[in-house]
Amino acid sequence: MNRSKPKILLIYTGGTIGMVKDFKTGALKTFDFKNLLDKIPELQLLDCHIETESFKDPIDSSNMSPEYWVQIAEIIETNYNIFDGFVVLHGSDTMSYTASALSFMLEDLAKPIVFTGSQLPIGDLRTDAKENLITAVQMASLQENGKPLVKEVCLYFEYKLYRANRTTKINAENFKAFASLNYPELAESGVHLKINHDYLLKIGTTKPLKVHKNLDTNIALIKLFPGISQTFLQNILSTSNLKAVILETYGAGNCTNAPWFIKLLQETIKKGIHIINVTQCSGGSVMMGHYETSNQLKTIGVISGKDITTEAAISKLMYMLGKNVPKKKFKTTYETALRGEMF
Ligand code: ASN
Repeated sequence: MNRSKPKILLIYTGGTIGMVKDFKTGALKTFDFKNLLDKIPELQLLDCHIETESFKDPIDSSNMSPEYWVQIAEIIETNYNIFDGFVVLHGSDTMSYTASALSFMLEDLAKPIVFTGSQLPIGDLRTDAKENLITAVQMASLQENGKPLVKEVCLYFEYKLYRANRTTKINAENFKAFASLNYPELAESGVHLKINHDYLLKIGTTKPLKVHKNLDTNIALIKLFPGISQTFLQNILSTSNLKAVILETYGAGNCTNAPWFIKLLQETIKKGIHIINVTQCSGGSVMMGHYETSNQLKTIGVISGKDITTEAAISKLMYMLGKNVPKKKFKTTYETALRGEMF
């Protein structure tokens, strides 16, 4: 083995990239990872040394859960000092959730973790899997003075490398399945790989990697809609053990200012349940107080999710609750960028 070549660990969790059609039902199902590598001999031509590790039973990412996030984090933790970079093959449906979660779980990360997958299986003639996989490995292999260039959790899809916790799946049909509307891409693949150095996360520490595995799922996600009823909201907000709620509001963080609604939120906050305001828009930011319809939210102590994605908002919440961030510090900590997930 050539010692100077970067060592990359390819972690296969499942997803369309490694699926085949079931002859009887016509539905796509997961298959053995070893076949996946046979299908891409080009991987051996790359200027890096690749090893692989796979979930025992690969899954469609719609079956993802925090238990699997911990499994991925543990594979990275065990192999962290042996490899220079990691590529995680994952279904596209919940890739932004998993990759966002990993960004919070891996504190003081100093190596690249690149998530990728595909819209068509690797064996399909028109597949997007090969380009995604090959370039994701190249992105994870990038080095500067013998050290990894990228030191954060990213997502590579259809020629673009994004900060993972800024992404959202926007299309179930197009090869361009992801977007990062509130943060520019970290790199772009064309004739050359163009790296946007200024946008990469800079880490100021040389602390060892710390893996947080305690995630608290006692949360709720509520998307507002015109006509949302008091009974429905009351029922959700009285869920036993509920610790925090993400409220997907309109536009720049606006909601109805009907007295029953504001009163209900106020009572919920008084009970010690955190409420986070995240916009339903894919781009832009919450600006509480900008309109009259968000001013009261600010007054009653609703937390601003600023320009965070819902995917990142969820895992940031599970991570912070799991870490037992004290109630007094919760609002300021949530409103602070921990991994470049908000401005
Ligand atoms: N259902 C698949 C998954 O998320 C979709 C895909 O990978 N394109 O596992």
